[in-house]
Amino acid sequence: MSYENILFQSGAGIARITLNRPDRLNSFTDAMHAELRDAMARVKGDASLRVLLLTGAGRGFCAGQDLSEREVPPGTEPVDIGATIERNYKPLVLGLQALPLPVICAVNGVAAGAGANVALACDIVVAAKSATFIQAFCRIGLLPDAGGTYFLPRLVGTARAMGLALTGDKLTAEQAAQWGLIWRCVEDAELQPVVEALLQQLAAAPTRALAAAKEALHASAGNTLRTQLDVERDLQQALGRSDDFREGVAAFRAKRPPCFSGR
Ligand code: T3D
Repeated sequence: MSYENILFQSGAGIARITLNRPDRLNSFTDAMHAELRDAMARVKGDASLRVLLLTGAGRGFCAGQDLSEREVPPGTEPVDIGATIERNYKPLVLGLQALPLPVICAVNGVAAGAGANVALACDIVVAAKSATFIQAFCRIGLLPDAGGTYFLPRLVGTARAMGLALTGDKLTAEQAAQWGLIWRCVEDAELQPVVEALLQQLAAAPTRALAAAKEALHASAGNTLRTQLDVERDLQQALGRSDDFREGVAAFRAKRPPCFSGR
């Protein structure tokens, strides 16, 4: 499949997806979702990949659903947005969470509506200081989707989640980092080098261990402590048999840096 709405690159263990409709602040269309599904399938199917970057082209990260696809002229039937969520947003959010490698989101500018929540579905979010997060849904008569009602209270607590969802107010990247909504806020000029260093670090990391940590952390939301201890035991048991664990211990014992293969 050739891409017109995203850019996709991969190499040296790193996959990079750039939302690429800058004149529309990279808002999601049906066509962009189809390309994202294709790119995600390529990432999932390529065992050489060890980290994924998601970012946006131009001055914005993503302004959510392209509203030009949602206009309802008088006398016409509204779009069934339950169906588009099922077809587009649900697979994207679940796909990001299920990928067995870390997903870094570099929020280069405004992240609004589903754009904000797709960012929150990623594993590590680094935002430029000028970026903002806007739960814009209430401004157009909708509720936060793309996982917003799941991620927000878990990340920042119910009081702040409610405030964000019910006002649609802009949250600065600095405030988002202070609240624990995202991992880091950096100066605009630092976004690219900081993210690049993180990508290099994670591309050389023990990928299976990172994937297991991601899986366990996601599972914990619905688990008791007892169940979570079982999850940790089972995942750790498998990691105990991995090449990277063997290498990690050998490198520690030999007082040398480890060379992880991701296996
Ligand atoms: O429908 C379903 O399937 C259900 C799922 C829904 C998920 C959702 O995401 S619903 C929420 C949709 N998003 C929004 O409501 C946000 C709309 N955008 C804005 O509120 C503002 O654009 C921003 C606050 C994000 C940024 O403001 P600003 O002033 O920096 O930029 P701007 O001038 O508003 O936008 C620049 C251009 O992008 C502009 O086009 P123009 O005038 O230069 O020709 C604007 O119309 C366009 N644009 C921005 N967001 C969207 C968009 N075009 C289409 N859809 C957008 N969402």
